[in-house]
Amino acid sequence: MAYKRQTDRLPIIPADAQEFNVVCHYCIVGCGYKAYTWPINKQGGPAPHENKFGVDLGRQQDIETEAWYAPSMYNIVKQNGRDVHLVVKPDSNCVVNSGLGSIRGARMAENRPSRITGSQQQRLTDPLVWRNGTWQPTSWDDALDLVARVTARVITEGSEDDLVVSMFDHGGSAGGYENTWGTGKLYFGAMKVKNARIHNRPAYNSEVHSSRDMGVDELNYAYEDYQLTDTIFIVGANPMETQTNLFLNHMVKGLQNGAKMIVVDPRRSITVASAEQYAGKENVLHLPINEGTDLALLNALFTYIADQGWVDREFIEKSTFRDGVAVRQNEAYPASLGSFEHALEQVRMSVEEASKICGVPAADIVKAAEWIARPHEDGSRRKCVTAYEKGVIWGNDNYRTVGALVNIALATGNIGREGGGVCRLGGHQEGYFRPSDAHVGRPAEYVDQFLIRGLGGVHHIWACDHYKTTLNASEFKRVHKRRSDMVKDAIDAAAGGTREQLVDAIVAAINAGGLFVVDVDIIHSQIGQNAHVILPACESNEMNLTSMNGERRLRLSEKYMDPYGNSRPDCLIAAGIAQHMERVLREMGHDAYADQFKGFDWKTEEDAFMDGYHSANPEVTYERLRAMGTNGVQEPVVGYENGQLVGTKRLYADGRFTRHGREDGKALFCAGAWRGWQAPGKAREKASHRFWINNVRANIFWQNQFLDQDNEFIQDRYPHPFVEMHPDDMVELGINPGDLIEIVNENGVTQGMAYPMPTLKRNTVAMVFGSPAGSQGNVVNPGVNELVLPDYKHTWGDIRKISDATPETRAISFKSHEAVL
Ligand SMILES: Nc1nc2c(c(=O)[nH]1)N[C@H]1C(S)=C(S)[C@@H](COP(=O)(O)OP(=O)(O)OC[C@H]3O[C@@H](n4cnc5c(=O)[nH]c(N)nc54)[C@H](O)[C@@H]3O)O[C@H]1N2
Ligand SMILES: Nc1nc2c(c(=O)[nH]1)N[C@H]1C(S)=C(S)[C@@H](COP(=O)(O)OP(=O)(O)OC[C@H]3O[C@@H](n4cnc5c(=O)[nH]c(N)nc54)[C@H](O)[C@@H]3O)O[C@H]1N2
Ligand code: SF4
Ligand SMILES: [Mo]
Repeated sequence: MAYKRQTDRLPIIPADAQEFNVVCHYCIVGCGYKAYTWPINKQGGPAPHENKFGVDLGRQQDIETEAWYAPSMYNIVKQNGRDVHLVVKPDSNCVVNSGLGSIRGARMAENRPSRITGSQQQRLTDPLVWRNGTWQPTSWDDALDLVARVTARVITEGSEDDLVVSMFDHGGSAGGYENTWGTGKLYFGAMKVKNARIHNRPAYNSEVHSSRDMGVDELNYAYEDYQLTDTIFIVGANPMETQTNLFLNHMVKGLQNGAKMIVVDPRRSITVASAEQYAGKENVLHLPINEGTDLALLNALFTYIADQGWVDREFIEKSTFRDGVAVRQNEAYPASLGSFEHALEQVRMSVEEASKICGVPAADIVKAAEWIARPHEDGSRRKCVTAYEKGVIWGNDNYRTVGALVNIALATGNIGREGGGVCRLGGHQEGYFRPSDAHVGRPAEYVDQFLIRGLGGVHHIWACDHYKTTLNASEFKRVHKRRSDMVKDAIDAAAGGTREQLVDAIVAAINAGGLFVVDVDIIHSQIGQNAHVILPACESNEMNLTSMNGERRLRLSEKYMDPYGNSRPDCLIAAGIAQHMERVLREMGHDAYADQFKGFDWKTEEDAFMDGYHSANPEVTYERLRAMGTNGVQEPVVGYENGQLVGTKRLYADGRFTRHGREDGKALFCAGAWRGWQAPGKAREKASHRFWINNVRANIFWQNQFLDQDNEFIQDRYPHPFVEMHPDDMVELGINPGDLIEIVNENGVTQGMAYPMPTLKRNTVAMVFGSPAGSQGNVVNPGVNELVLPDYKHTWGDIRKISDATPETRAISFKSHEAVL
């Protein structure tokens, strides 16, 4: 019997099983999968004509065979109201993953809700409304009517600024072009909501302002560039764990083709360990910099490369701005932007100075510069792909640091060319299509602080859980709970009254400082505990969903099962809210306002797609995308020829840079010098606590564990969030493996399970982020970088033991994470 899978034997996929294109909806990489479904009372057989693989299963298969699947790839789900067998397995014909799965994606099937196998019974089935002291299941009309009545009252008696919205801006589950359009059309079309924030940061803004201001979109390469390059330069990212099949199927192949890899990360990550295994230690350079000092390192690399003359003069002349300063530094631009020479003059930093600040030997900085830019012996240009993610995005001085990375790529002519690119590795897939957000302004409102200050009356939350994932979370939770409890109390007190009396009571509580909370999620989340209305969404593959991956590869991931219970696609929930708003506003006598909520008469997610994305990209339809299979097409789509959508392999292949909107098409350099800690309070916090609380992701978990928390495979391995510690620090503090510990500072407290990790630096820990059993965000201070970018990664605290290992934690393995690669 497969471990805890209640399966003894798995059925063979019959030859006539239905087949669907699937794109894994977890991470940015967007691996291709195939789903197979067939009736519950049938199964295939071993003869080639009896099974989907067309092979003789009576014989021993070779190790690389595709004719198998794992228990985690199987489930029994509902399709058109009937129970069907479901297998979701990696697609070997998809160029993204070439048949590889990951510990996350290969569990997509078992993470589907099933009444037959009992999986994911935490999924929401019906709208819930706070009534009679608890959440009562109800109909969509009842729930949406309450949402619309309270929202309409608050925004007509006050203004749209009193409606606060937290919403995904990504692809994958939630998000996708359908759902970003649904929510976008509601909040930025029908309304002009200014106090909005994105799922992962407390404002509605970019994660990479500077790259865009310099003219460079952050996803500009093709994944194959890793196989065509000389050097892979990774800064503040851990792709073996966080973009797993990009690492395994593209970066590793690059290493096997002879590329070198540089990894800038304060800790020795599994990416470093794994790259060394594939390429040998001599081809992997890990720069274990002091946390938060990337800007000094990058400016020194830029200076050294420029001084050696290892730059691409022709590219600089033709494709970049040549005339001094183009944009001056001010509140909206945390550094001036302009020519190569202007930037060099401003950011100049010697290798020795950088070595002192960053704590890495000067010789290693020089070696990195050589690997990045020293021309080959025959004088030809060296190719380098630069990749970065949350270690610098949620790091110190976001604007200048990302700008410094792009500087190096521009100076060496490594954008828009084979084997180049300077790209975010990414988080979720992307799928952004919304009306203009220009009304939000720059810098955008710091929405968490807005709520903490007691402002705003209604909070709509879409697919995020700030309880686990925001910064300054202790304070945020305290205030959010207090304000939403005021409304709960008012609802309880109005029990038995009419709808009008109920709405009056809620509005009175809001006017007294309360907050009415609507949560749209697939489960009853932690922030959902504060909600008065909970609206059940369905996920990707319970609906059709389009999104693009980290090389802008657009695919349609097909619906293969029914939404669970009465749950619905997010875009249709947004449409439902709009329709009820229109009706309620009309009843209230606001006809003109009501008219703004027209145009949501979508019946399906495809209608939302056609209304939104398709209107700007007329070549793209569901039918055409379906025909492009799991390989899809790389955006932007530029045509349709011979039955195929025609895409764009790399951006800026013509040497014209446009992301900043400048008509000259010239890229700008960023003149951002090193200036120490940028976000308020960081330097002080560092000085007053022993441990740096690094916070990281791990291969096994997806995000805030919303599905993992109901999956024994994951919970058995890590019943509490791991806090990796150096064994000598553990001995000093009397902590044993598996002991429960508390991390404390002036922002709050969080807890986790001590996990020895001998490769860590002393006085640093690495805690997994976003855990339901201990949120790292509790101890992150409210200080943000300019333009409201959180510095989650830099938090310091003290550690104390709260309990001996529990029977649960005593039973798990504490082998070094590096050893279990
Ligand atoms: N398995 C898994 N994969 C995921 C996710 C997941 O939850 N699980 N989430 C997805 C999402 S939404 C995102 S955004 C991405 C994030 O992907 P990554 O950015 O790769 O993930 P993190 O582990 O958050 O941070 C990366 C590294 O930053 C390092 N770091 C910390 N401080 C600094 C610093 O000052 N300088 C430098 N150079 N490095 C520093 C940490 O040690 C860590 O190894 O992952 C995506 N992929
Ligand atoms: N300390 C610290 N904090 C961080 C980070 C860090 O590195 N360190 N990283 C930040 C980053 S990069 C990210 S992306 C965020 C993640 O922060 P969140 O966005 O809060 O976390 P997720 O786990 O992505 O939340 C997904 C939520 O949406 C629900 N959901 C899933 N699918 C659907 C769907 O189809 N529809 C709807 N309506 N709901 C759905 C899930 O049940 C879950 O509650 O955390 C941020 N916070
Ligand atoms: S690497 Fe990312 S997209 Fe691919 S299977 Fe794993 S989680 Fe899914
Ligand atoms: Mo993210």
